[in-house]
Amino acid sequence: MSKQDGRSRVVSAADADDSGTPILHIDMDAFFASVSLLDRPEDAHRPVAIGHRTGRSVVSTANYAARRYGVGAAMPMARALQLCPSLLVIEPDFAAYQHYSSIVMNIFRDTTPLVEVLGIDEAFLDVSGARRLLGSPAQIGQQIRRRVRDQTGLACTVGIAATKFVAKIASGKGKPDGLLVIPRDETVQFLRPLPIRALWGVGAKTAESLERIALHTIGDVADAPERQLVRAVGPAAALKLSQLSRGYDPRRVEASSAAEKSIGHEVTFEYDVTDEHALRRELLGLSDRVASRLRAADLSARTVALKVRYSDFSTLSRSRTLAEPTRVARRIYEESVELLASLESRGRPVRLIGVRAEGLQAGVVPEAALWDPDEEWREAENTIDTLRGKFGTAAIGPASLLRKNPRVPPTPPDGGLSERGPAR
Ligand code: TTP
Ligand code: MG
Repeated sequence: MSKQDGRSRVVSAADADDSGTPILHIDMDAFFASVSLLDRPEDAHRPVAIGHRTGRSVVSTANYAARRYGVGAAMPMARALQLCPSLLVIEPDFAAYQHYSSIVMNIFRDTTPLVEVLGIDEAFLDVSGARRLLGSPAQIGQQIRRRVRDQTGLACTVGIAATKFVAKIASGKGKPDGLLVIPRDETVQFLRPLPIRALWGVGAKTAESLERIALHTIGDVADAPERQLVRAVGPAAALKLSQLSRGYDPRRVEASSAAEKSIGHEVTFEYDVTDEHALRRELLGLSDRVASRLRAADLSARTVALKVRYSDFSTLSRSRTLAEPTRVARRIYEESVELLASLESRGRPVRLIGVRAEGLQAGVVPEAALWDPDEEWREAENTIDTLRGKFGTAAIGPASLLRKNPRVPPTPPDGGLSERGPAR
């Protein structure tokens, strides 16, 4: 695992020079694990992994206590339990993660409109324009950390640099619960000793090509003759890598409300599923999660896509474009049920099923349409959002989407459905 376990954390001195460093990269610490621990503080010191205890599960993330045992994201849960037998495994709660993500993103947007969301728990901010009102980049970074802590109880790390690339590396080095400024003048010096893998866009294949010609660090790449780089990775990549290695990164922070091109969730079953009802139940939970993420990001989707992988690993995808864009779980669910029927594969054992919203656009549409097929459902789901905000996501499960009157939370809580492992 290349992920930090916190032992080599670096943070900035209070007087670090942040005059030429308007770019912030902010990333939540052990995000899923930290959110899941909010309502069980007595377990916060224990090694914790998010995932399922069962056979095919992998770790979504681990808290820093677990990382010290070598446990990390994408590791099979069985392996994680071998490394750390006392590991506390907590089932994921995606609606909660989405809920906290939107609070945090709103704190960022309060600071500057120039927020580029990279994922559920990270974003770039360009604070050039906020300096006069809010202070220097490092002061702004500390304010954001404090606000995130006060409003959510969660910790994040802020990397501050002249460019996106360097800010992102800085936040990684500052983890957990830190802030690291790389002064503009120290950028190259900071980059040189880092491994080539830290360069943006260098994956396993490119790394291999570079290592073959004995380039191991970013400094090696910066010093390499252009012709040698071009021969190793081709002209386009050579130019990009040579620029990055010298601290030059022309990319701006691009605020876009539809930064995510699609939003999807899928589930791999513990046992292959043939029962149509079980598949539908799963589709309902997945549609609920997709829709609540759409609403949290203030997006609507024009297209709904379904993916089904069968027990023999053959995979089918089908999508359908709607008459009007939606952010309503019930609509997404209905469409995905029809897509499932269109596969004409009833009775065939299913290993994985997924729902994805595509063709995203900002806001609720159609504001002025003549016909709004989702009106009632939309109102009901807005109520669900409000209730979940108040009572927590576990209080209202997706089954309540099918009720006539979702204002009454179902009892027992959770409505008996979640994305948890096997469809029972
Ligand atoms: P990350 O920010 O990569 O990880 P993290 O927040 O858990 O830890 P760190 O302190 O190192 O930033 O990812 C954010 C969340 O995305 C993470 O909490 C869980 C989820 N995730 C997965 O579900 N699977 C994965 O393989 C990874 C990398 C992340
Ligand atoms: Mg994170």
